[in-house]
Amino acid sequence: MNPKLKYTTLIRTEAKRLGFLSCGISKAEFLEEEAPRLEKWLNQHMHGEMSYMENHFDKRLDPTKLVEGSKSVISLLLNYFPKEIPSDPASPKISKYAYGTDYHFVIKDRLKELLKFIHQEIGEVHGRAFVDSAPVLDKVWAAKSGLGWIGKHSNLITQNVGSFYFIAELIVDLELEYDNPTTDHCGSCTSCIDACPTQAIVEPFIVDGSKCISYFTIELKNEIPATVKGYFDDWIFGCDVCQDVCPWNRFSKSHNEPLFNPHPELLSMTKKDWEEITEEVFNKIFEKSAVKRTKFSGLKRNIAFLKE
Ligand code: B12
Ligand code: SF4
Ligand code: SF4
Repeated sequence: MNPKLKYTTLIRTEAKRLGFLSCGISKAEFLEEEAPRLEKWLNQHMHGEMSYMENHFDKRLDPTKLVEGSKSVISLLLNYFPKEIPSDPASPKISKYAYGTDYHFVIKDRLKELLKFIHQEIGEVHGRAFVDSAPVLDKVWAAKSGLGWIGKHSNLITQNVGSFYFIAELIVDLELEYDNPTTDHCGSCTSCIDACPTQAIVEPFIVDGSKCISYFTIELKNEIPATVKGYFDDWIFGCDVCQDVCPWNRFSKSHNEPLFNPHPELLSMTKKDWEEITEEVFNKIFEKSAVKRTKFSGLKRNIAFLKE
């Protein structure tokens, strides 16, 4: 077997064993088509106060500038679709991705294991692990590697498992066999655009980040503008509306990652429990969750914002 194929097969098999949903590989190169799109998005200030999006423009578009000598981008998906959602339909909502342990920790550990495996089985390979926070266009790489297509809500979707998964990557200086993109299956559907409570999907494939509930409830440090009062549809941390209405998410399958299971009390919290939440309860329920990012004061701000 040619070594490229052998290494590719080894990496894919190990990624599966580590619990990743799928693994796709692309040549590390400049993303020519994305450059004007990212530039336009930034020029239109669609990143709002997420100033980190303005940094490292060149590196964000070219992994060889981010990881010197890199040859391949190995994209990986990790499912977070939960078995159960909170039982009180009147209670404020948090996004499914934040129910359990913060995915940054869970995925980073898994990526390190995959990199260790590469070192053991293949040898001296220089590589770095990325999940979410680095200047990498996660969705674009995953789509390029055939793991799914970018839907009109701008998230990555697959026909067999929908879109409720995280994307991460290893960028390595090892040549591998590369995958091809898949086809787009949004067709004439516009459900996500129509359902978005704040009309943040300003045109197909383009989300104005500064209008998204996820931005207001997680990223925005200051006061939430009064202009969006009444439009939050009870979301207090993130928002799943554009994914919940997507017909492809009928095919979501629940994850089997114990670390993503919620604290049992989260599932039974009522509207009253949320309104009366104390810092002690917050620390207990969200001990390791991404919700900690807003801090107690941020979550209280978001809960208060729902009230008239
Ligand atoms: C900044 C950010 C946000 C911002 C801005 C959202 C956005 N769409 O950019 C905010 C805070 C709003 C946000 C919200 C959410 N996010 Co977010 N976010 C990111 C982050 C850090 C960067 C994304 C980015 O580069 N945006 C810049 C803009 C320019 O990129 P873009 O939206 O992809 O835009 C592209 C399209 O416009 C496209 N385009 C333009 N024209 C055309 C035409 C065609 C035909 C096509 C195909 C494409 C296309 O080109 C642009 C550049 O490639 C990534 C992690 C990462 N490092 O990639 C996570 C990430 C995208 N987020 C993620 C998630 C889960 C969410 C939420 C679902 C969380 C939640 N439940 O609240 C929401 C979903 C909102 C939505 N509909 O996008 C996941 C997505 C997983 C997936 N299945 O796709 C990521 C990949 C994190 C991760 N590692 O798993 N997020
Ligand atoms: S996450 Fe919510 S607010 Fe953001 S684009 Fe999707 S539906 Fe709109
Ligand atoms: S809701 Fe429809 S348009 Fe939006 S991403 Fe899903 S299939 Fe595509």
